[in-house]
Amino acid sequence: MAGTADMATDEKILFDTKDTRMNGPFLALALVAAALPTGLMAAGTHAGGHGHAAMAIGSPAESEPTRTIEIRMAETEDGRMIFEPASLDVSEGETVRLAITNTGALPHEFVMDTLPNVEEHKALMERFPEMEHDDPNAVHLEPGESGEILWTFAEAGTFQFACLIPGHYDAGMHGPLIVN
Ligand SMILES: [Cu+2]
Repeated sequence: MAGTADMATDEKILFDTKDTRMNGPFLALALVAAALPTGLMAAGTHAGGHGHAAMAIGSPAESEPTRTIEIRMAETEDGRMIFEPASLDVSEGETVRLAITNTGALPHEFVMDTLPNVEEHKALMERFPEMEHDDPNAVHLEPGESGEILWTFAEAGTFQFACLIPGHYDAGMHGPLIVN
């Protein structure tokens, strides 16, 4: 009888130990995940403040804009989300005023970068939907709001502009930005 009781106790203890082992890593991951957004936001802001020259797509305007490109963001009746125009063309070294208006019913954002950077940022936004950022190459607009980015495009190449609010990219909110 006593042996049976001991076995039952041992089993219970083993079970508890296993549970603890299971919970440990998950808890640690949750804590890391909770701590990450702040760190990433800080890193993003820091890069925005100091990394202008390092961005392949260019830098905040280094001279007066020579033209304005009007860009509209909205949802469509058939459930897509769009930028108008659907693609952008600028010249190497050109300084442009990007005048962006959200005519939709949902918040949208405009961010432009290299394709790998956009994809990395998109994955982050999917993991941390509440993530906010203050990057010079992006603007977040509530419905009806307008904003602008004054930008000098540096190198020729194919870049991308997108809205990285989760689901919006896949609903259509991305397009090529060609620097000729
Ligand atoms: Cu959007």
